[in-house]
Parts: sequence; C-alpha cells; structure tokens
Amino acid sequence: MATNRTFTMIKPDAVQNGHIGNILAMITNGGFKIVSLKLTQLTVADAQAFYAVHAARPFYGELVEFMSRGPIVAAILEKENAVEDFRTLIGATNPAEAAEGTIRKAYATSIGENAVHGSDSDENAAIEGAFHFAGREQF
Ligand code: DAT
Ligand code: MG
Repeated sequence: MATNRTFTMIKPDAVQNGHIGNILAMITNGGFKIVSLKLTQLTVADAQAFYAVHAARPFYGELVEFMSRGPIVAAILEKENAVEDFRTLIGATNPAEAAEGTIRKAYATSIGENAVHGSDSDENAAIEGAFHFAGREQF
C-alpha cells in the first residue's frame, strides 16, 4: 500500500477536557507521522462548509454549534493506508460502539461529541487538509 495522508481534528470537547497530548500520543504511537499541526477555531460558517455533506441531517445544527464552540487541533497525518488505518484507530462514530483501544472509546463522550474527526476517503482527506493548511504548511 502506498504511503498516503489523512486529515484529523481533535474536536472542541477533547481540547476542552485536556486530551490533546494523550490523543496526539495515540496517533504517533499508532504509526502516523504528523505533517501539519495547529490549534485553531472554526467559525460557524467554517463548520457549516466543512460538514456541508451532512446539511440535510437532523443533527447538522447541533454539529455546527459544537464544532465552532471552542478551539480544535487540526492535523494532516501520513502513513501507509492512512485513511482506513486512522478510521480504525479512532473507532466507531458512536463511542458506545467503539472498540477497546480506540481514541473514541477512550475520550468520546457521546455520538455528537466524539473527540476526533477522521477523513473517510483519500479525496476528502486532500480537500479537508487544504481547507485548513496552505501548501507551505504541509511538510
Ligand atoms: P464520522 O465522524 O465517524 O465520520 P459521520 O461522518 O457520519 O461520522 O458524522 C459526522 C459527525 O456528525 C460525527 O462525528 C458526529 C456527528 N453525528 C453523526 N451522527 C450523529 C447522530 N446520530 N447524532 C448526533 N450527531 C451525529
Ligand atoms: Mg465522516
């Protein structure tokens, strides 16, 4: 499998609860190299645009409010089979269904406030990475 990239955010709940360091440790211990990293905050418009694919879902308003309510950590990660392996590392969307050893099992508090984002395809990883990082910020 070719070395490739995925995009992640440590969401406002996990930042607020003091889990940045532990989550970054799980990511690097999982074999991912950090190629971009920043503490930032989404505006409401940013969150609406980032999650536009979910605009018709009943939880969209709540999701946008949550994702814009406080700082996040945005990062681009590199590893062989990055997208799929990172989805495995974060676990199921609903922490009640997340496997032992996953980031969401350890740190998510609910299906809506689930600690981390992981891209779902190589194409979306590139789009989401470019949403947050200029080319000169991608090492
Ligand atoms: P994932 O983040 O695992 O890719 P998703 O893309 O289906 O999940 O949804 C994006 C986010 O929306 C998810 O991380 C949390 C929120 N969400 C999804 N399903 C939800 C639900 N049934 N109730 C509340 N929030 C939900
Ligand atoms: Mg998703």
